[in-house]
Amino acid sequence: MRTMTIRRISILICLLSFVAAQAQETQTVGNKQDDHMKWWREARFGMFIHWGLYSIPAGEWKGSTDHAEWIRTTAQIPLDEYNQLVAKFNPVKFNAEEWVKTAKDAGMKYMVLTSKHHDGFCLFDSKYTDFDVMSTPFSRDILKELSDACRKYDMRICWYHSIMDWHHPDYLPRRDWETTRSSDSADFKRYLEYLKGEVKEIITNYGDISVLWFDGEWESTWSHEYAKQLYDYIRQIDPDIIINNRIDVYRDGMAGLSTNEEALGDFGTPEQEIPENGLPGKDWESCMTLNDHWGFNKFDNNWKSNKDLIYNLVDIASKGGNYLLNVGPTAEGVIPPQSIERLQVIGKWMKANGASIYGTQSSPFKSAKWGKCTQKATADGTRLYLHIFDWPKNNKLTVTNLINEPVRAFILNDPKETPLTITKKSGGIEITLPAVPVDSINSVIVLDIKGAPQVLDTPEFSYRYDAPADKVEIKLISEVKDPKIAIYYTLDGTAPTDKSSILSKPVLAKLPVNFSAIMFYGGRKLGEVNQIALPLSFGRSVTLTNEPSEKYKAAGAVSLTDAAKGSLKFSDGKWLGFEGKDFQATLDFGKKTAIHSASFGYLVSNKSWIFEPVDIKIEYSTDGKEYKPLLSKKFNPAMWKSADAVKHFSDVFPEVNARYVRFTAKNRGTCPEGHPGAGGKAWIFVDEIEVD
Ligand code: H79
Repeated sequence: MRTMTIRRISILICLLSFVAAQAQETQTVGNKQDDHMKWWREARFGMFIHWGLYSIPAGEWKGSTDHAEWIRTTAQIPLDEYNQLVAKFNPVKFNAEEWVKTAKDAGMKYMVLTSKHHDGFCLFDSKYTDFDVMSTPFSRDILKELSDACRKYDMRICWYHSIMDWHHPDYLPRRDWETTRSSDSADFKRYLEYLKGEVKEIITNYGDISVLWFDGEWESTWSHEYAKQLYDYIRQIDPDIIINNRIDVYRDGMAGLSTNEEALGDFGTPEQEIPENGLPGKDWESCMTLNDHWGFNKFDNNWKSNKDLIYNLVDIASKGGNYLLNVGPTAEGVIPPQSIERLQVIGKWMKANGASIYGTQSSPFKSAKWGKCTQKATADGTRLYLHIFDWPKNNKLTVTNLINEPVRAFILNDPKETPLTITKKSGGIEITLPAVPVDSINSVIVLDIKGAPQVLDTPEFSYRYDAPADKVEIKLISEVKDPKIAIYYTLDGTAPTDKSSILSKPVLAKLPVNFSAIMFYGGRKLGEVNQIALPLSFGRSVTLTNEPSEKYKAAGAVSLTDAAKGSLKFSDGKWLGFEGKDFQATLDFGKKTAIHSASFGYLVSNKSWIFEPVDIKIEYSTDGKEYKPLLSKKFNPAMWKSADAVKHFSDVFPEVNARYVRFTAKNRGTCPEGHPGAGGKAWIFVDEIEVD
């Protein structure tokens, strides 16, 4: 008998319980000195600024054009040559007040400037190095001008300061390609003193500094002990300054959270990503670019749309985080016009809808089909902000899963607060909206309710194939304890009602499965239909001809028929990855079975060297020896420059009786010409074979 793996089940974590005012708790748990985080939690939106010597080459070096703030390393520029940029740094158009006004107009509450990036160049007057702005023709202290301007406009100012330093002689390690920079007399302890000296300068010479944002902490030379020394040193100077978690060594990659109890730092730092489900009990900030680079790159035109940017801001707020959005000014000191245009659109939206972002708490809903939610406690209840990106076609917005008594609803951007009609319906609270959205990107509806939100999550189920019985067992992941809750289900694809079968014990069903369930609360439908469709092949035994790579083997062959499909993230633990090798899997029904369709899932992510197979073949057999063709497809191997995608090859065929179905996907073997990995091994990633 096969059961689903623990990992799979944990993905289906479900709590059929009240998640009352979950967010209110979230915000007060976890940090020792909570008071100093108060302004930061309310601010929600800040500006990141990546600016330095690297802005001069603007992404280009000897013909290659994909560089930015990492250019010294990505283009392997010798130190002497890089140092020549100092004589060229003269941003005559720099105007600190303009920058601050740009941030302010966008609705941002704080600014984080790179006082020093990995290249080691300091944008301020440091007495510890000449590799600073005072050695340039410009010779004006940028930190001074920006912090003065911030104070004038009531904007908080923060510094990004890199721990990694490719310039300082005492910093170790050297880059592997830096063969002429000896490290013989380098002393990392001395570097720590240098770093401390500079940190003291930047937090004492420019008035009140709100955040210290460290980065470049991942090299082997940095340690928790050093982090602690630096941390204690800062705290003794300024007990209230907020410090990010990259001061310490426990960050879990780009996801940005600390993985150790003793990790120092006030907040987690996801980079270029938004956590899927928020991070309950943690303070965090997602930093993201407006295009694809942090520092200015004049070739990068891949600007995010206004809709995506506002969506990200709302998505992050609805999960209880902050959004740190980056600009990369030019060598002249100008924020690119494409950035300004976008910040203005966000600013206009924030001016009308800022109340739904600032000082709000995360959504009480686990997920909602209609959009995103933020909330604030009121004197006698809760104000929910419903963010609608896709206007409902019939102008009726149904808020499901919410038990509370609604009080009133209106459009946030309506100064008269004209009440919208609320109807308590089976299924949820229905709000009648105007015929057209008030905002072309995201209209915010206020819904006031009595008390703290009481949300009843849609029930979730686990399921497994029971081979001896040849049946699937479907059961609730957690028990229903509240007598007001009843769950009804069907097995024939029809919509369940309170006249359908009531769920009181695990359901046994024959494959293929078409299970639908609905929850009633106190005789009223609440929430959405939960559907589980499983193909005839679900849970069947599969054998592999070639083993997948050790690194990407999911739970082995069973992952191919477990109905949990791999996502765009190739490292999600669901994909089987084959390096240079072909994929072949044979599914065994145990006895002759009538089938008429098949599907094969694979990933395309050519930047990660994962390509479409050269061809896919699906065959069947009654004896496991002789195979006859069912479906096949050839791909044009010249067409590999496609966007990342999860793909399915599927088709139907005239019914046959098969005991075995064999899936073969041929690997192209090596990365094609023109690919960065040309000549190296190509990968194919596969997950989920389905037969019906
Ligand atoms: O300043 C911007 C970038 O220049 C900087 N962070 C943002 C805010 C940055 N530096 N490196 N990176 C971004 C990407 C580096 C990723 C890796 Fe690692 C470093 C991969 C392995 C070491 C970080 C630490 C992710 C995994 C471990």
